[in-house]
Amino acid sequence: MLKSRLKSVPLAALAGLAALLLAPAWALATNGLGHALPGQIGLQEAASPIARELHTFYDLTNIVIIAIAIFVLILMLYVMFRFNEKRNPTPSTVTHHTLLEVAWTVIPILVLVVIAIPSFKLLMNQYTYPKPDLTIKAIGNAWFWEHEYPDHGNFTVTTNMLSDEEVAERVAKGIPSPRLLSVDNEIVVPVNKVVHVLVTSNDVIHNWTIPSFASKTDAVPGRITATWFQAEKEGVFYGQCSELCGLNHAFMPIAIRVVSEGVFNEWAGAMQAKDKKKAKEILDKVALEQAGIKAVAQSGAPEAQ
Ligand SMILES: [Cu+2]
Repeated sequence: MLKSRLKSVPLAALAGLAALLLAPAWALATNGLGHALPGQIGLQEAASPIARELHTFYDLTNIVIIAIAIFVLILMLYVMFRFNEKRNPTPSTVTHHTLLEVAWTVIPILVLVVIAIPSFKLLMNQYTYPKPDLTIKAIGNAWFWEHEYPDHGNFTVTTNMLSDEEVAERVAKGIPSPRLLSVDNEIVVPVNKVVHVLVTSNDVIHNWTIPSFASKTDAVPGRITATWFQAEKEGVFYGQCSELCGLNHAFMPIAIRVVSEGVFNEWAGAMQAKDKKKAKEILDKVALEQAGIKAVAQSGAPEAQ
């Protein structure tokens, strides 16, 4: 009687714990396209093939970690219950058990192999650079970013974070602008194209990253590091300098606006012609469209879709 009751306890505990631990992570994993949300658990929504692969790997390792934690917890509870002084007054004197020792060596090795295979595959894919459709050079400065477009006449986009007042102004216009992430000049790339990012720094070590693309690399003075991404969705994707670089480290965000190829060419043409006003108009219009509001060219007033 006691034995059968004991058997069902670990099973129920396992199911309960699994539900408790996994449900919130998976339920919220789809939140926050392009940036994190308050209270979000899990990673930012994936918007590139590498990011999707990384999420699959993240889920796999989480399952392994949680399963091991639950297994060890159940073992400990069992030992505490079954082999305490009261229930087991004369302890066993066994010191070796060949089969058990082989098992607790071989099973962890197999678990590591199961983790290592997709891990090496992901690393290889991250560092295998497909032929680029566009190359951007990102330069870290204390404390802002510059991005050069060598394929399009080498114009430069200088990015500074928006102040709270500027954020409020843009929000009033109907353009979603998260605080501490929104910038004055967004970097623009075409959707579904392979973009190489060459990264360097003018002063100290910074780090260029866009979590939704699973792109991240240090910006080291005197060196070029590289990363690449292929944005699969239109929209705006944010990152922040991820190497502690000094006073305003927290205030040098990166914002990438992913647009259709036509819009990109229009914008790049305006930037090449040094028509910053036109480039800004193109971006504001796209930002409104992507926010689900169509800018009415004639009246100039935004209209809900
Ligand atoms: Cu920095």
